[in-house]
Amino acid sequence: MDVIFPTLNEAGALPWVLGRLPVGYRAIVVDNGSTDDSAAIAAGLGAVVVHEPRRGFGSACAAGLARAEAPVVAFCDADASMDPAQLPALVARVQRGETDLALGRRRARTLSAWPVHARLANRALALLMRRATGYPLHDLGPMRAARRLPLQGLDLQDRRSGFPLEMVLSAHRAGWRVEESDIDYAERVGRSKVTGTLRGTMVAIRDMSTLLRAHRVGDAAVDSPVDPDEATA
Ligand SMILES: Nc1nc2c(ncn2[C@@H]2O[C@H](COP(=O)(O)OP(=O)(O)OP(=O)(O)O)[C@@H](O)[C@H]2O)c(=O)[nH]1
Ligand SMILES: [Mg+2]
Repeated sequence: MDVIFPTLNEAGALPWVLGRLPVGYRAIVVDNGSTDDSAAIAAGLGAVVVHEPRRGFGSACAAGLARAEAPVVAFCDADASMDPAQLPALVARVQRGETDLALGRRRARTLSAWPVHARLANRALALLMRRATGYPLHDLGPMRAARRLPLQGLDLQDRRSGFPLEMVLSAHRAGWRVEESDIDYAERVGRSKVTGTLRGTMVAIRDMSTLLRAHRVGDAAVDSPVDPDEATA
């Protein structure tokens, strides 16, 4: 089992995160240009370290996915907000063939684990995602598992915070079964970078809104029969 950890300056969190990896799981830590000791710490703890200098959450995830080799791959944040020990429950659903994409629905353990503005933004985007896909999902959380080859086949393009949403929208187009189950969400270790800051949340909302719009336009194109005159014009 390969687990991809997008990592930007998570030296303080990595020892706990990698220590929670279940037996038989291999960590692929994608160092996204960290200026701290993240890469060395990860390597010292036995992780495969991939260096991806192009910034962005999606950029790191894509680099990890390209490097993965196991039949089923999983994603998990490296900031200790989620527990890798909860991965096997998601992975098992994929391995048993019950679903094609297993998502972790974050359940905050404390109020401070999930700032209110981030929670509201996530809820609003999840509602739009439900409308766009019909999947009964409540979260766009980053912890997830899927078969590697079909996932690589989706050829995801987003290199920023829209990556998790693009995965769901592309899975929908490809006719995948997508399901979520609860995972714990705790306060991150280290300084907040995205949803803990208003600016990060705004960028995430913009990226995701663009994807949702494109998905709707794409659906319309599929639904409406092509005028043969226009098609040849
Ligand atoms: N923000 C950010 N995170 C990255 C990047 N590349 C990799 N990551 C990692 O992606 C994971 C998720 O990013 P976080 O910064 O935790 O984003 P978040 O959970 O939305 O917000 P906070 O936890 O409040 O910072 C972490 O493990 C980061 O270290 C990047 O370019 N930007
Ligand atoms: Mg986080």
